[in-house]
Amino acid sequence: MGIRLEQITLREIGMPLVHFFETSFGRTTERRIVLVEVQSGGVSGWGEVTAGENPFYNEEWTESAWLILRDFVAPRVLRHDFASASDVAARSAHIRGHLMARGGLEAAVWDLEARMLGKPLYQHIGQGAQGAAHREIPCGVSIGIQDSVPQLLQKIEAELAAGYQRIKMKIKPGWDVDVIREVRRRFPDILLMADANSAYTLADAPLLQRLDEFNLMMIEQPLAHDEIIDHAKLQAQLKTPICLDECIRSAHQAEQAIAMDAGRIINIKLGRVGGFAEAKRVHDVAQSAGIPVWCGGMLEAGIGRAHNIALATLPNFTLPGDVSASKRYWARDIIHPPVEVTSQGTIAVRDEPGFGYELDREFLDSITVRRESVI
Ligand code: OSB
Ligand code: MG
Repeated sequence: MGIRLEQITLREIGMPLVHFFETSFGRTTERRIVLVEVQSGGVSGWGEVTAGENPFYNEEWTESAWLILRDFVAPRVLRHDFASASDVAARSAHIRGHLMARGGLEAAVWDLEARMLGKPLYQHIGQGAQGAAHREIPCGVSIGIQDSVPQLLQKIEAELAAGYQRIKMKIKPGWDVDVIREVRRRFPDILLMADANSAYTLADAPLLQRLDEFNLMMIEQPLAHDEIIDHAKLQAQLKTPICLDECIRSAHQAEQAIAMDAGRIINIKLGRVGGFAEAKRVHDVAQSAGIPVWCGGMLEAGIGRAHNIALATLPNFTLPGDVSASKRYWARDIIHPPVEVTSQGTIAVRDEPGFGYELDREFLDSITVRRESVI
């Protein structure tokens, strides 16, 4: 079919979270999100950049994403003839890093292509050898660091009552072993895991070994954001499987990490690996090696959430992920209907063309703080 982009519009929206979200690297109360609209032949595709407000999860943030897209990515992809969306990422591969910015645009082109074909996005990304396996996505929740243990226990209880299948809690030095012990005492049998967002070093191996007694499904990214070798050294000392997040930015790194047993589970985030084409490759590499994956989240608004749902339909997404209901984050989401979760803790995949939800344009315009088109 071929795709030639005629216009790219960047839009920054401001959205307060219904509850602060705290990780080992900081607390977020309000999101600043860059949306990307790509246009071709009267059809629009939409993507969401998953960078945070500060360069603390990785090197990217709202402002860097805007500039990278406007000044470096847009000029490369406008009026270029792409055979398909799967070729878009390579066109900005000369840019070092900034995968979330590049991935936001790449995902928009996949959405555009799906709409041009009149297909739902999940079918479009899954049309290869394997195709979509899941019409319902198993969901977990990620619960940030709270001000007190009772507050955490209360949150966990509410999420379990809502049906969520597994609980992920954020940890950091000083909010780890003792807190997890309390959670396990109160909820002995739930599927539980912990995410450290790179808050420890190998010198903390004795402390991390103490987590083995709590029967965690996994511990996510305990060590440095760019470190694979130390994770292999740590995994050799732990019974609990390590799940890699920050340090997997490509299928090649996934292959290397798996080969050295640096982790036994991979969290795939669309933005972190630069879009759908690479996310699919990470998925395939893990699947061939017998490593299960799940879909991570970055506090996305509705477009990013919908893209995550499409990604999580691929067959090796066998574990409950971090994609959850819109209302956990937003008083009002930018899509209609908002993402909803069943009492079984699943999200039903929708069959509308593209990412599957309607944009609430009136609301979107009301929260847009800047907009710029590149032609
Ligand atoms: O490490 O998975 C993470 C949020 C912001 C930055 C990093 C992470 C997270 C989450 C939230 O855990 C997942 C979600 O969107 O619900
Ligand atoms: Mg994580």
